[in-house]
Amino acid sequence: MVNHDEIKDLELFAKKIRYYTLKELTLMGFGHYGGSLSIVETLAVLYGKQLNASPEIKDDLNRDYFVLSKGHAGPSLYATLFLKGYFPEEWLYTLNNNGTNLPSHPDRNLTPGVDMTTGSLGQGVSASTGIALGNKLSGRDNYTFCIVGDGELNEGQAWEAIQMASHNKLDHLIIFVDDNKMQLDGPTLDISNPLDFVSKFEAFGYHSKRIDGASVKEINEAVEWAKSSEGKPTAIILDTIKGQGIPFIESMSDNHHLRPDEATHAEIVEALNSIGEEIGVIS
Ligand SMILES: Cc1ncc(C[n+]2csc(CCOP(=O)(O)OP(=O)(O)O)c2C)c(N)n1
Ligand SMILES: [Mg+2]
Repeated sequence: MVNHDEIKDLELFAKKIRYYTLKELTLMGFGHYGGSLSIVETLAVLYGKQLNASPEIKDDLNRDYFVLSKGHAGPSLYATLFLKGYFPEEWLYTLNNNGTNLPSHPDRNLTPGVDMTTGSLGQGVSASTGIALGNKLSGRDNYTFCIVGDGELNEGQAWEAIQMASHNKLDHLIIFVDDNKMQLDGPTLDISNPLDFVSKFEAFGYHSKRIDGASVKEINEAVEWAKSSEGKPTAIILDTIKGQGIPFIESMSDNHHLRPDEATHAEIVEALNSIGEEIGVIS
């Protein structure tokens, strides 16, 4: 349980992550806005409270691990890592440029704080299962977190890993499904109906529940519940909105990858300025 002030702090952290995510994408001129924004609150809870990781302990094998399986949301992970002090702010504005340390999809060999290279959908779930298994076999009691997309779970590879984690009773593996109900080509329901994620994960031997993925309070409580559950991995299904937190982006019929025209750019700058004011940053 956390108190009211801690929730306020996590909400503020989420606003900061949203601000720098929008800023780096907007300076680049194009990118994965929708899926970067839908995981902001989850990143805030992880890096603001639940994930034992920071630049000071980056080489400590006992720290926690995080795999962003939906690697196209790299920009919001980078905003978070910058705010945690892994690298300077200037790096954010080299996003996806030639020679950058911040490619649009995360690369563990380029970016401090990135635990796994991702972008080929489905593979991050396998990687996080491997990390959690390795830690367990080494007798460590640290946690491995993974965020996977709802569309990404169309990939068969993910379900092989999900089954292996259950078989190995990886109760220190916590998987978030960013259920924003959209993927690249449209609604997940129309492309390949994923059925009910909670019952599916339960059938695979997981603890699972669905929560509001825009509520840092619910996300935090769900992680505490996951950490107290024993003998099985956990899958937390996040009810989210693609473009979460920026109403005019949320309302777009397709916000998966945007290259804003002049009018949209102006709206984004307006949103940026208003969050900037709230968090006390001048853009
Ligand atoms: C193996 C693979 N196939 C296709 C793609 C291209 N791709 C990138 S994002 C995406 C849609 C993913 O949908 P979802 O997991 O729901 O992500 P979100 O809605 O959070 O953006 C696709 C098909 C990819 N990166 N990897
Ligand atoms: Mg999706």
